[in-house]
Amino acid sequence: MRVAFLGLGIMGHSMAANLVKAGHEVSVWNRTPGKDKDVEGARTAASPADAAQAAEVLWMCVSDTKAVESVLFGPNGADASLTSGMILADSSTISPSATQRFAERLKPRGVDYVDAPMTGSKIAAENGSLIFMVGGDPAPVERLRPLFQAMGKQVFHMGGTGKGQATKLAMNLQIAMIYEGFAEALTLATKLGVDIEKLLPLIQASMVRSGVVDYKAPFILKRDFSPNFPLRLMWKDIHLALDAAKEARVRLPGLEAVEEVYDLAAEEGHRDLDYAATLTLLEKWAGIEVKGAS
Ligand code: NA7
Repeated sequence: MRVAFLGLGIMGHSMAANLVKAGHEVSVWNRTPGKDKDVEGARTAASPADAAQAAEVLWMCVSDTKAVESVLFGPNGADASLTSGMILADSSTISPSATQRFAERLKPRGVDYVDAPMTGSKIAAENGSLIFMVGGDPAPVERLRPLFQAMGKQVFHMGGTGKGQATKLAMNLQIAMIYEGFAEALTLATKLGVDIEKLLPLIQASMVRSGVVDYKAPFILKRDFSPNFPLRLMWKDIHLALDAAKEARVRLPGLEAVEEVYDLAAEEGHRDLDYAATLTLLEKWAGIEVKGAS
């Protein structure tokens, strides 16, 4: 298929590369150009509108709601090149209600909108094993299947437009809270003199075990807080979940408490580290020597 891919960050670059590898004809665009933003085998476009020229599918993977609005409807936005029959897919994590507004704006022009955020982090993007949670009409979702297969291993079709984003917020809410529980447990245990290297296998042998711990523990043992999923993006998702909860009149007191931790970690200058670096804030408060988060 002819695919335009907008946004070549930690996730988008590997996703676009996997589309090329699977034999699709890909044009790519990134706001900040540079050699590291080229994708071998893809055409580098000068603007979103240029990338979208003659594409059958426009795929986005940018930071947030404003970024999606800008690449679609801003200066030189893809909007100018969208034609009837095209499918727009968005793997950014953004507001479910804004997603519905974007889709409604494009529907009269015959453009289908599929929200397709994913779970799986940087490594899964690299090896094509992302899991997508998708919102949109069944026909365009079906047409996107070869592209999902090139970038991921599973697709969960959650319902109409916006349901992919709503699901993603419910997923990341859990990751943030599970990690917070894990980080608080490590902090208390360390302060009480328990050896973390002995604690980790116990956690994973018990009913407390989790995929979050599987993924994060090796990085914590190495004190490696380089970004697989930057704290600023998890912070954004927490805000999105709290906003969506407010719109839906749902109370999320646990997530509100976690939000405060992220506010303070961001103030400490940890925005661009992995969200695992929230641990170092707890350690600092506990008077434990903090390693690896400068
Ligand atoms: P990154 O690595 O922070 O990449 C973000 C990308 O979004 C990057 O290409 C940015 O371009 C682009 N971006 C950010 N703001 C804008 C605006 N205003 N206009 C156009 N492009 C923009 O994030 P990830 O790849 O880890 O994650 C991407 C999404 O997936 C995000 O929603 C996650 O929550 C899930 P830049 O290079 O800065 O010019």
